[in-house]
Amino acid sequence: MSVKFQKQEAKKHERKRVLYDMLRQSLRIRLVEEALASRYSKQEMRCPMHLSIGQEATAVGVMQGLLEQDQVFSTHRAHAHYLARGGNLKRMVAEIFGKKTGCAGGRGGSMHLSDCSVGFLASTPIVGGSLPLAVGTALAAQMDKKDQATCVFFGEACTEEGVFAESLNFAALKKLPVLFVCENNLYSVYSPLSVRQSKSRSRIKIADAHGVTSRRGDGNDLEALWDLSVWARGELSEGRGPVYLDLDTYRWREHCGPNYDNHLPYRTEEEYLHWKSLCGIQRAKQYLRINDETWESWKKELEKEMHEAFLFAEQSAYPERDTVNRYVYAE
Ligand SMILES: Cc1ncc(C[n+]2csc(CCOP(=O)(O)OP(=O)(O)O)c2C)c(N)n1
Ligand SMILES: [Mg+2]
Repeated sequence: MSVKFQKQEAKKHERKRVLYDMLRQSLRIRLVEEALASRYSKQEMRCPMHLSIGQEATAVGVMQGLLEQDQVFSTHRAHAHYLARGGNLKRMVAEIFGKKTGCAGGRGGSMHLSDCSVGFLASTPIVGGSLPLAVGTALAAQMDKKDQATCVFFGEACTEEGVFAESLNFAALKKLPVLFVCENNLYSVYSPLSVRQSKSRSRIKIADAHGVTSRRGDGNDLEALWDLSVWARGELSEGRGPVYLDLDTYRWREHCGPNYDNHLPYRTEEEYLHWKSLCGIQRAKQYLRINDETWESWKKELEKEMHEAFLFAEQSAYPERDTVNRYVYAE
């Protein structure tokens, strides 16, 4: 066996190992959200909850290319981003339960996850609200001459707002290391793209026209997303300015809440089944030839971890009543 061949084999092996890990992470996110959904009606979680079931691959794939020192911002649909970034599961569940041990002290709930220890600065439910925060964070890093990128996730509806253009423009002007990640799941609540954006409107071209390098990607292909994010992070390191990714994906459940809503007339069962057949988790499972035994053992381990996280959340205390006004303004 030649040295070159051995090196190639080692590289392939290493790639597979990373993909295994990415698949396991995606499965973990799916199971966590399914567990949240199945317990939501118990009324222990009293905040609105937007699930990413069906969209896990975009979070895991993009995060794979980021570096430890990078900063991440998210939206109302934040669980997958938080977990894929290495956020603590117990603290996330406790946050959704409104408990003191939550990652935002129980004051934010599902839509305001935040954990500086893993570079997950904030998620905000104001559509478009995270964009200028990310651009400002990148500007600060540039002024401090830090090798730090900022990644911001948002839905395609955000690209209809003025703040999208302003953020792209400023980031391009200052050549800021921002990775803009648009998760295009075709809907804004009940409104399809067809009633919101002209058919001839191209988000990629809009980003390009602002001077932002842009690429479209398959949001259900873990391996391709990994390559895309490594490429994008490389661009940011080279100081070539921001990158925009537009990823095709689909949320399987209702916009807000634990249920399926395919009986509502805003989208069809056929469309849902089509996207379900493209599931990033199933595709990676087949590609990596994960057998049923391994799959079941992963599920068992993950279910144990989840059980412990829910127990932690249930047994944690609520924040003290007399601290309710704290953290509203800088102290
Ligand atoms: C500025 C603003 N307008 C409206 C809303 C209400 N709202 C919450 S989520 C949402 C849909 C956003 O769609 P998209 O950005 O595509 O993200 P998705 O929910 O599809 O992940 C809307 C309109 C809001 N939170 N903020
Ligand atoms: Mg959307």
